[in-house]
Amino acid sequence: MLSDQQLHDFNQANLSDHQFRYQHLTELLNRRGTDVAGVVQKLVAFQVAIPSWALGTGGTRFGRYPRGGEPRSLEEKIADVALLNQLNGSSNSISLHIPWDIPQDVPAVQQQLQEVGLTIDSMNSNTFQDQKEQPYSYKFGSLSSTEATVRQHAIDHNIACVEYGKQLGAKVHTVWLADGSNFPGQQHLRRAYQRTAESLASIYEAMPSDMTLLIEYKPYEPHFYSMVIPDWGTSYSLCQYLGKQAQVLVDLGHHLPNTNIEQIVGRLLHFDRLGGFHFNGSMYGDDDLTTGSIKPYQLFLIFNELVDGAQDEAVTNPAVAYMIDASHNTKDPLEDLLQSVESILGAYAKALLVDRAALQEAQENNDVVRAEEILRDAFLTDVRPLVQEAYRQSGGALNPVAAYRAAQVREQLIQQRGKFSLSTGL
Ligand code: LRH
Ligand code: MN
Ligand code: MN
Repeated sequence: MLSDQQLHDFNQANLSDHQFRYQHLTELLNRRGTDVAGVVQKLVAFQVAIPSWALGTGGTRFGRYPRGGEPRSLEEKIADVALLNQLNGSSNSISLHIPWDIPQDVPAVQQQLQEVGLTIDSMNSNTFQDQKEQPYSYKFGSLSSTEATVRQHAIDHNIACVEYGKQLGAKVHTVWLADGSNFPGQQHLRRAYQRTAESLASIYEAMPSDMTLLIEYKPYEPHFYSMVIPDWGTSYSLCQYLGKQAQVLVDLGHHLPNTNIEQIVGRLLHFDRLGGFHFNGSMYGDDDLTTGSIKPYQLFLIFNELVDGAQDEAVTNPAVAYMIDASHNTKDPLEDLLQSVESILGAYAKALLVDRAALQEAQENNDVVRAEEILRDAFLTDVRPLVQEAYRQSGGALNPVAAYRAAQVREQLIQQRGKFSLSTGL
């Protein structure tokens, strides 16, 4: 953690520049009738969960190059997220993956969370790896397995995650399945779906009434011929089968190239089935890169759908869980997460600037150029002063990455935890 004095000194040194830029942008936006204070307020309120598995290096199947100081326990992971939240005021919860993050002492975890002002947003099950001495293998699938004992083992694991979630106050349980096949004919496609639906129903029944089941889809990897839940349509149909507490999770990297993700978001909002996001950046597939690093316009267009939905009384979709799902081998993971959150806030801020009444008018009149220019105008606005002001108002650093570096956080973590510490994850 940084001391209050360190944070204060850092902000003091950058305050006059920030005020100058913020003032300038406020005047400009006021001329267009934007409620700048209202936008900043929304940014202050916006929170995105940090995945425990992104706090260390990882992200490739080929090798890890630890940077040093990685969290060695759940307690250290919570401490890292608390640090991020101290710097940006926008990361007040953590997503856990079981068994990577099995809590050894639940009351102690609860107490730590309370002390640092964090919550657990979601529990994630893992039936994509066999654990040491696991009696049944997921080699040929988990919830979709042809073997009832394997399916039951995977169901029991998910129910155990739900139980941990109940104890830790998580309101979301996320299922991503690596089930699928590599060769035509390997798997009976309809029966695999049917078995999965039935297995999910057993998990759904074990959930308390205030928990949401998020069903994540992915078109390929680890299997390259078929995945049992490859697309949002399949996730959606499973939600329809299960009930109101099941929702679709959109991981930005889980789409084939050039998929119109914002349209999927709009559709799911329309059907009240948008449950959450795994934000990341992607060039080719499930790259898990820094959010907004490759396709910032797409990220903005996704937020444009979300803001439009939030302002439309006809949309009754329940609250959406915003989470990051990332992994890095070459960046300091904490710096990456700060960058990701900043991109998300920036995309949100830009979406809030869109003149919705003018856009609707242009759309109704089929004025293609005007409609596009309204979006481009918002997207091309440099909103960094708004994001910085949100950081400042929530007690964070005006520039979180720079403050992190100035305070030499990584160096301190290496001293405390060692040069070769490895955190659990992919
Ligand atoms: C699968 C996935 C899923 C897992 C995480 C580690 O690619 O996106 O969300 O839980 O990665
Ligand atoms: Mn994901
Ligand atoms: Mn993924």
